Amino acid sequence: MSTPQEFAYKERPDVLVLFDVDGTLTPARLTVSDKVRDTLVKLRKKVCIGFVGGSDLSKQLEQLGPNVLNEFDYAFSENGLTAYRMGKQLASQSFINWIGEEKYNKLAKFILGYLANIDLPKRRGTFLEFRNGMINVSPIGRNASTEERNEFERYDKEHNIRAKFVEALKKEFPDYGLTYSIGGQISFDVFPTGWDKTYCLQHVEKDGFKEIHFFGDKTQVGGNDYEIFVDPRTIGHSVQTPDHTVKILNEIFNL
Ligand code: M1P
Repeated sequence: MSTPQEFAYKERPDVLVLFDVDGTLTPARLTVSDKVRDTLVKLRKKVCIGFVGGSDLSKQLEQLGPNVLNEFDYAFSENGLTAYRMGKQLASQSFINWIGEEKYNKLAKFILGYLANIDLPKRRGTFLEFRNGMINVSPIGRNASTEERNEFERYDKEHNIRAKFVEALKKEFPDYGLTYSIGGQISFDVFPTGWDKTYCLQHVEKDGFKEIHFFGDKTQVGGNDYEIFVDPRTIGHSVQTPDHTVKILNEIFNL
């Protein structure tokens, strides 16, 4: 397969480097640093670059900057259910079409009932977020501030609120074909099994990359980077912080 014309200016156009967002390019839910941004600018001259996050595009724009669709060759929101290549949107599926209104209604009713019945020190707003490729469920609510997020994360570590919630959902809907992923601090994602981050790889297939690197921080079993990290189509790199990502990029790509 020949290199697409648009990538021909790069030193190694047949190499793609994909990044998770939270914990890999930015601190959780916060914005990208100048150091990471400068590293990505240098990297993009050498290879193709893309990001793949669980969040929706509006949150990724807040974190990575308003011009992000032009600064990455590929942009994948909601694990690639919303996808852009060179700033142009690619065709994608939706969670609601896949599951259907009737089943979704049952699922949403159960979630809202469960949320109402758990004891929590604080509640904020947006407990069930409906996205294109998934739903996101947050016991404290997505409107929590950074401090409240950190508090909830600590509380959850002690009381396993999210893990217990996921177990209850698995028990209630054993035949729904859903995967539950605790990828961030205050919530978990619910999507059809197989619609994890490996979903985005189908969008890059046509470009015939010889090497696809993936950088993520939640690469352990159960983490939302696990499936793409161990996928035979990628070379996985496990990182602890955005600075760690920069360090490995400098080592591998001699930036
Ligand atoms: O990218 C990881 C996760 O980031 C957010 O999680 P939280 O708000 O719990 O920190 C969410 O956007 C979630 O969908 C995503 O998987």
